[in-house]
Amino acid sequence: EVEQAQHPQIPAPNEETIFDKIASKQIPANIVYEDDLVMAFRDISPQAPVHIVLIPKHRDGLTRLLVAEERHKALLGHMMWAASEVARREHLEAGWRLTVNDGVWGSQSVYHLHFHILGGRQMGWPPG
Ligand code: DGP
Repeated sequence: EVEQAQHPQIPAPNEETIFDKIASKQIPANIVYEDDLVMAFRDISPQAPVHIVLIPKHRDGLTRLLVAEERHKALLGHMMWAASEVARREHLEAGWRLTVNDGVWGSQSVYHLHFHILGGRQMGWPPG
């Protein structure tokens, strides 16, 4: 809540986002992987030939990675594994990038934790 006071653009932990609607299939998405815990779908505004967003189906307070708690550790581990599964399915052996945009300075726009899976081109470093 302290951080919300500092950054009013960060929504409250119980505020629904577009990703809740995608997870519950109220809004369609091009889903590339799904299991009980997570869903991966193609980004609406792709920044690379392959650009997939991976979310936990239930946000469970995870508006952003910064607020992760001890109880989220298994889910976070599962998300990392699911990212590797998506990368295999998308044939990203040549290389790829896993990104979390966290908070205002991280350019996060949707406050439901998500990983960006980017591939299909040479990535640059440092990121912008
Ligand atoms: P971030 O800036 O890290 O919060 O990224 C949010 C990403 O979500 C951004 O790359 C665009 C994507 N996105 C936002 N709304 C939708 C949507 O309705 N459908 C899909 N497929 N992607 C979305």
